[in-house]
Amino acid sequence: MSGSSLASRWNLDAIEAAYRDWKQDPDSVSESWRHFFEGFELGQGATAPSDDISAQTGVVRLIYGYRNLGHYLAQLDPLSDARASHPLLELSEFGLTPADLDRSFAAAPFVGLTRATLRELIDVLRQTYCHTIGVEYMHILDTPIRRWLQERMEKGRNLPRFSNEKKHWLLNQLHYATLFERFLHSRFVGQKRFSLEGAEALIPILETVVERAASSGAREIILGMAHRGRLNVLANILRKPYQELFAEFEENYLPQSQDGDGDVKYHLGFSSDRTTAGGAQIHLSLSPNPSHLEAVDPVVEGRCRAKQWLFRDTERRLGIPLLIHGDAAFAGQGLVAETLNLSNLQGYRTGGTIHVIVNNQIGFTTAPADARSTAYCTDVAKMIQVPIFHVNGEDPEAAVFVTELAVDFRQTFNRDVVIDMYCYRRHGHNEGDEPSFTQPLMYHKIKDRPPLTEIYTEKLILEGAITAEETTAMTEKFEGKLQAALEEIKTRPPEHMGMRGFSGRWRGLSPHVAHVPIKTGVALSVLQTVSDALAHRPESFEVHPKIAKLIETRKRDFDERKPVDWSCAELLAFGSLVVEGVPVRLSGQDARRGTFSQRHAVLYDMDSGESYYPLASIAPDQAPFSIYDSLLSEAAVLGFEFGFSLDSPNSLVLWEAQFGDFANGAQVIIDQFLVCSSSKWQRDSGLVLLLPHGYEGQGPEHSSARIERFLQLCGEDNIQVCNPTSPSQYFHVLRRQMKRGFRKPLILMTPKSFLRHKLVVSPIDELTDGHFHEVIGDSAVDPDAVRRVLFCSGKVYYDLYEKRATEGIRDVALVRIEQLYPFPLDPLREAFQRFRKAKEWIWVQEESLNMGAWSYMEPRLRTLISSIKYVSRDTSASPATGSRTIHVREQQELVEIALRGAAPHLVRAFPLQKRRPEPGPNDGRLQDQEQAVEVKPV
Ligand SMILES: Cc1ncc(C[n+]2csc(CCOP(=O)(O)OP(=O)(O)O)c2C)c(N)n1
Ligand SMILES: [Mg+2]
Repeated sequence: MSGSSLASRWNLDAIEAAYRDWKQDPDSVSESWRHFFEGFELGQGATAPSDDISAQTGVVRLIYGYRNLGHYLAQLDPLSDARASHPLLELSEFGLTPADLDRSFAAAPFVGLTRATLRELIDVLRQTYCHTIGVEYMHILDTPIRRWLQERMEKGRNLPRFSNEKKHWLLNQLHYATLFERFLHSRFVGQKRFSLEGAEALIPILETVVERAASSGAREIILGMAHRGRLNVLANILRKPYQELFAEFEENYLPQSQDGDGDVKYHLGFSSDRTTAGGAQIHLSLSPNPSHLEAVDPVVEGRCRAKQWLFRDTERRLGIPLLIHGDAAFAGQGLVAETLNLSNLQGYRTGGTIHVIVNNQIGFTTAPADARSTAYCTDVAKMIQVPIFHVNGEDPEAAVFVTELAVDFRQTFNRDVVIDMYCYRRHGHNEGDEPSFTQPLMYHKIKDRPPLTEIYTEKLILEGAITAEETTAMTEKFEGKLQAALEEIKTRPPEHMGMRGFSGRWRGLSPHVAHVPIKTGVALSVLQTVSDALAHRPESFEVHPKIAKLIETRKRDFDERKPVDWSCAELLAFGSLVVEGVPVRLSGQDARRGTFSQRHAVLYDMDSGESYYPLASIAPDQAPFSIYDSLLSEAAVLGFEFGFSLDSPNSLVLWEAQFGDFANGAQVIIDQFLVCSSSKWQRDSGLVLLLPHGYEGQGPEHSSARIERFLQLCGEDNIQVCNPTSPSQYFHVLRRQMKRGFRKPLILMTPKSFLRHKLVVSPIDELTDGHFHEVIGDSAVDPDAVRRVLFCSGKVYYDLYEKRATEGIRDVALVRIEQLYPFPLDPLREAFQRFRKAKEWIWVQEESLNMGAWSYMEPRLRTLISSIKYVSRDTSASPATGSRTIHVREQQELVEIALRGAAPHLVRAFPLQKRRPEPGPNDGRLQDQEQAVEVKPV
């Protein structure tokens, strides 16, 4: 039994019983008891009346009490006094009295102290656990980790003992932080900068992370942070040239090398290479981020993971994620919990994130009491069993001290660690805000609070560590630098403005979309190799009989050159890419098997449960194939994969939603990163979203991937939205993603029921030859006989196709739009030409009129044909009916009307009686049915 668990189960009766046993026969008790009693007797001169045992036991419990709860008494808040006492830390709680204070006890569990009076012991406990550092770590169940922390904290009583040189360094850091803000304040009056003032210790904390991480072998730190102090961090940690920062503040600032719309200065990213004071090289990269607090967290994790993967950093010590949070955001945003939840998962771990909370005890105007239901803003982090260091940001030495400990902890245990730096916000939320409207008392205190630099300078002068002249010289030197930089930009604006995209791994790729089709067929021999590998498994590896049969059938079908289905085409696409040296990474809920039991990319042995990845075992020189079942999150996982794609442009990275509509749980990532990171930050991504979509009577939530929302987000060739209807189209669009000279996110509507639809198969020669078709015209009809052309996208095509076949209809053509965005203008023009004799042109969608692609397609199709009409489900609040019967009825009507009825037409099984009529999007503009079709030149 370990000492700590022993004590946590302490029970007086048990101790006494064990003590009696030990007295009779020392070997009759466990080793830890034996050590304890030996030490105890030593201390007691071999006399142990039972009240002494009781007092000694109390002393041990007291040590554990302080380890556990000491943080409640720590002096953490610069604005108020610490709690004087805590009921659970009163002497009486441990069966002790003031009369015991001067008695000597064995202090054994406390590291580095064998005997002490109770008074002395309480002193060291308070120094260690209740001074300006409060630490929570006793929730960590792993004994070696607790021991390690105790060793580090108790031996030196958590007291920094810094050399004069280090104190000078620290003061300098604080000067940088303070003077930078003051300079901005005085030179760019009234401009928003989200000042760091009140939280200046953040700069030495971050600088310590950089130094310490670099000296422990790290080569890269990827940072994510919000607005607070970001400019300060850019200048003083990332060393973004002051000239560039100042230029962004200038009235007439125009970013010079910017494509797209850019972003405000306190969201921009930056990266730089630094040589640390210790002489090590380290790359720092601050991720650009949107206003949405904490949204950048998983993105940073994904970026870091990609780098670790590319550098084969299997120990995850070379690259470290560093996330800086606000107190209100850390407690409030669910994404924080989701991101913490990534930290120990095989597919997502990054070897430990260093979290720093700038805990200014306010969020905009909201006080902690309104911002959280927890004692600390960091409580959510306890779920992953990592230490949480609360530190008073007005004790910069303590802040640096815990940071060193935190970095060492991360590098030793590869776990997350949290530094909660208590501080305050000197001004309002931004510089234009008046904080005393809402926090009069707090701001009264803050007004009287001297800046940290002053407090620390005075302390060092009093200690004799520095002279007043030396500090003045420090200040003047730094101010001189800032002034010189400002003067420089007045005469010569800096050359490299904005983010520098398309370098490093992105070199050779273009920011611009090219629309020319690209050949993506694969030699039959390669497909055969992949197919063989899919059927292979280690000897005596017994898969489930149904899976064995599926594999066997798939192989036989391929060998006999039968058409392939959707899942097979997908596996062949992945397999061909990895064989060609393109890594593939797919994650999503239940992605390994596939939600619809369609993929089986991982096989499991029925006896041992062991797994086997056929696509990772095709050839020795192939690229990696990784597939992960994700945690049950959308936002964090999509953010992570987006981040991964940013740093690995030459890998195919895919995220699969369980059902397409769940993507809305990641809407922040879609809206703020996926569709606009290129425009805001010149950062492209080739991420693929697989979103099961299609109306099959499964109810409101399992029908629609909300294609309309993605289409609404399209602009400036930012993303690709495709809805492929055949396995070969899916195969080619996946491969195309990696074969073109640019990377843009690909939003793919993917099937459910037609994973097993008899018509949804492709002959193998469609995989060996050709490319992705943005539009598929109808080769089955005689164009001259066609009177009606139906445009559609996705699954409804098969419903129309089957009905047309059974009815023997020959005058209706079906044109499939396989790529909705970028809009396939040329191929559509060709389709119009082909069917120019037709009389009716109708868009058919199974989605409701206010959903689906119609409102996106209408104005675009209208540029080609002004008389375009629609057939669709009626406008509705929810995407689909909950009744399968109603669904079937609606679907039948939709298909019948589309093929034979009059358009425009809205389908609704049970029209709502009292609804106010709504004008359809093209009511009032409808062409006369008889009017001749007019094909407009574009
Ligand atoms: C998701 C989200 N909700 C709301 C906001 C608006 N907002 C910006 S800063 C802020 C307060 C943040 O407080 P805190 O996290 O403590 O950081 P601080 O500004 O105090 O440093 C709020 C509500 C936002 N940016 N993002
Ligand atoms: Mg705050």
